[in-house]
Amino acid sequence: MKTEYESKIAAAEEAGEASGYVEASELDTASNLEYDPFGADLDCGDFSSQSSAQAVYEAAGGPSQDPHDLDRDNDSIACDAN
Ligand SMILES: [Ca+2]
Ligand SMILES: [Ca+2]
Repeated sequence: MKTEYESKIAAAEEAGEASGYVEASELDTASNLEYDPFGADLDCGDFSSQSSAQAVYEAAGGPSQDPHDLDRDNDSIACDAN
């Protein structure tokens, strides 16, 4: 027999699962990057394309910061002709 209390717990669990799912999809959107910009050091050769490198370069703070040294000639374009 399901008590009212148990029904509320079940509803809360469902709500928790729903918000967890929303969080996960937000993360997917936010991590639309080939690599973590604040993770281990990256080099241009790690990326599958210049635009992928550019996205991580900007996410990491480029052009004011370039922790991965992806823009060695400092023209704000990552991995162009370094
Ligand atoms: Ca590097
Ligand atoms: Ca450059």
